[in-house]
Amino acid sequence: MSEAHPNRARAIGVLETLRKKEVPIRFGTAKLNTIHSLDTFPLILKEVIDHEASNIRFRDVVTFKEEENTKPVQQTLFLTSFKEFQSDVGYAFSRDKSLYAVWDLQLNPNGDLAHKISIPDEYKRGSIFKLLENGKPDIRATITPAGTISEPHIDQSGSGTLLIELQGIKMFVIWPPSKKNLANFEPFDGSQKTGDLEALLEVLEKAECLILEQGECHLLGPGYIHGVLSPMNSAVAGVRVVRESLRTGAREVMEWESAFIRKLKYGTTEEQQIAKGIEDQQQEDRALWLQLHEIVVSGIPINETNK
Ligand SMILES: O=C(O)CCC(=O)C(=O)O
Repeated sequence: MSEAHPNRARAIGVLETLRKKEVPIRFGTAKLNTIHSLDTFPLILKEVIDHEASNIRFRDVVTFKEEENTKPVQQTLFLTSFKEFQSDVGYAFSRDKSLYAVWDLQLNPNGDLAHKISIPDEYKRGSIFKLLENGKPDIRATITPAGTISEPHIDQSGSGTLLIELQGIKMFVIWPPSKKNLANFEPFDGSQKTGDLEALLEVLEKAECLILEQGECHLLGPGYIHGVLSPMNSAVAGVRVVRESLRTGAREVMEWESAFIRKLKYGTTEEQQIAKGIEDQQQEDRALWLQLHEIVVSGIPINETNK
């Protein structure tokens, strides 16, 4: 019998809490137009990883093999194992539960996967997506083997994230950025420690459980706090987006975050660096809002500009 996944007890505990608290369940709202063509996913993962091979963060997640193997071998192992993992079996292969999870990888804008993701019209209309210099959407993917638990965090305060499930199923526990939630979340912001999910389930209000299956999308509003459970090998893409319906939320959460940044600036060197990172994100979000404004003023239909 295979060893139980180290997160098994945690995941069961979280599900039990969600049930006891009668947390409502919701599902993805639209199907990715091109979902049938995502069957070549293992190949596409290779593309993602090749693109990121020089990225320090990627090297960090595979350090367990660095002692023994060269980098190309590590990458092959990662890909092979992702393809073949089945639930608990995966754990036998890794030393630590999260070694194979890769967060927030930029997709190769000229690669197969980026081409295959055609965002459904209902999300395109009226939206400005964050683009790369070459004018293609900046799509990030998070790849997680079965049993991964991503602790609660906020993606960014000034824009939403269009989530697109690329493979498997993910269960997002999401909380709206109400004043009370943001105040209670503040001590956890940037922490992402094991156990934060359980702790925040006790202190935050109005949790919802969002289940995304392959090909489904959901627009996560600015500042939405979310933690994620992957019951199977899964991957989700995220694209930063602004649109009129997100404006009020973005403004409120950015105000909260700006006050938070001011406090961090008086903190340790690490906190000051975090503050700088958040400020850069805010700057990028402001640029998106400016773009939306300019387009509205120019009278060009927005979906003509952001394919
Ligand atoms: O898939 C995960 O485990 C985390 C994904 C996530 O939270 C995100 O993309 O912001």
